[in-house]
Amino acid sequence: MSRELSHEIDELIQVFKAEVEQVQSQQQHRGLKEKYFSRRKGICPLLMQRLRDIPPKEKAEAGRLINRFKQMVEQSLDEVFTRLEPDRRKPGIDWTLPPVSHAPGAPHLIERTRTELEDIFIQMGYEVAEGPEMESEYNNFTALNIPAHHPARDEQDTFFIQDIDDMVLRTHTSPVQIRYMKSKQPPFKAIFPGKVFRKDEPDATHTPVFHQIEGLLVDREINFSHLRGILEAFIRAFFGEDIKTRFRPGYFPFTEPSAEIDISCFLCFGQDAECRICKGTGWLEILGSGMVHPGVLMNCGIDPDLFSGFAFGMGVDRIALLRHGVPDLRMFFENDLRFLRQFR
Ligand code: 2U9
Repeated sequence: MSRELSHEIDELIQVFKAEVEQVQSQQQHRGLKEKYFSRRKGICPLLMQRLRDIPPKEKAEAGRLINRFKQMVEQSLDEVFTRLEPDRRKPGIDWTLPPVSHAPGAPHLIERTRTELEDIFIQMGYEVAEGPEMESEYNNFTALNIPAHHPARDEQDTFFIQDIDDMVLRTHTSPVQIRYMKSKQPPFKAIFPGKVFRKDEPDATHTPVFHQIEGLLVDREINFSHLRGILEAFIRAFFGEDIKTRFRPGYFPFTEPSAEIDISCFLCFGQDAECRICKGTGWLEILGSGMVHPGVLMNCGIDPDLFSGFAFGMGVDRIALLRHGVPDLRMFFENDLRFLRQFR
């Protein structure tokens, strides 16, 4: 067995040497590295897997052969990479020259809206916490009570990471709350802004990348009236004192009970049957919310008999769109300066 393997590795060495000699660009280097080390299909990981089937007496020798091969490949690839890297110390660029001047920029409307929303919660004593955009399926779904066969987990709705099992682009910022709660004991209150990703076909009201702000407060004896008080205070601060609110029953797997929150239309106050933002209904849906499900608290090591909390979520892009009467969400991402300059 070992002899067969040793023969095979000799051949692999010849092939690799021929391949590595051909590498001329960082792209080719990446390709070769992938071929030998990609987690699922790389030659080295596959060789390591075969160790399992080798009889115990021959295992140590086989392991040594594979490791030596792996180290040789790794070292050669590193050497080639150093050779390809441009040498920043080379003469040619005078780093002491004054910078080229640029036209003054301004924060994008989505960025500005996010900051404005954040500031209201910061004034109420909330912390701002962020997390990674690539998440485990556990943090994005399982810990949030979203069961294995829930439609949100479908490949049609979620971007799965190729070659890394069980990793997704987060579909909401809720996994950041999971990380946050696991690392702390209550009381706490925080908001969680960030980019999220869903496999939606772009149209006037959907883009595959959008922005959310979610919030969470956990303490002893928190009930629905706290949720209502905080969110009404937030709505008054952001949309104005005379805006009315309407709470409707809703459903989310991670909150129970859950509520959708509408505000009265700030453009027509329900007076225009053809209003371009409320479509004549007089109401605009702007927030989802609810009491954090006890199972979700438990998943994060918080005792639901001692603590309770509320959570909420909103789409930053949707709020910016409603507030400024933008007709199509895609306009935020096209980067047409004639559009963007209106919001400086
Ligand atoms: C944990 C527990 C509870 C976050 C929540 C919503 C309701 C919600 C939507 C608003 C518009 C998403 O951007 S949107 O499409 N969000 O309606 N989000 S409650 O609840 C949580 C989150 C994390 C651990």
